Amino acid sequence: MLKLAFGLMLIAVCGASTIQLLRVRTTKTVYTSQYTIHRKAYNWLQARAECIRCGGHLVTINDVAEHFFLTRALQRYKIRSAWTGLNDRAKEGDYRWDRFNAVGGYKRWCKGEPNNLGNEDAAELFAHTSSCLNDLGIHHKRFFICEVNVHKTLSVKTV
Ligand SMILES: [Ca+2]
Ligand SMILES: [Ca+2]
Repeated sequence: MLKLAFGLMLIAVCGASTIQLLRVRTTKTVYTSQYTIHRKAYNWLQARAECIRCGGHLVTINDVAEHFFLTRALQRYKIRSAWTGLNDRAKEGDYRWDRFNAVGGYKRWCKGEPNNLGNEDAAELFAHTSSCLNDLGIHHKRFFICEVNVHKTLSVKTV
């Protein structure tokens, strides 16, 4: 009973001011990601901690489809920009996704970015028409996108 109450509380806390998104991709694998857009302005470290607390991580953008899926979601809710997991905190200019410290992914930088202006070490996703990434000082407060990889299976057999 206590456990159930705690579980419900956790959902309520992580669900407050968030938008839930579910995206299913079926290519070679069936791969489902769940996203939450948090409509609370946090600095990057706070946002990172909040995603982890809610069982996920700051979003990793793997490809162009995911980039625009997220852009459209931000636009739908009139959110100008949001933190992603992309950062170069460990080594200037070496941009990695927070989850697994992964290289690669899809980095659609805005024109002239990343410019590290005054030391900018994490990337926000701008949802304006050109839809792109900007490096920004991590102390700035932004809404943020968490991702939970819910499900991954081998390819669906087709006949
Ligand atoms: Ca930087
Ligand atoms: Ca910048």
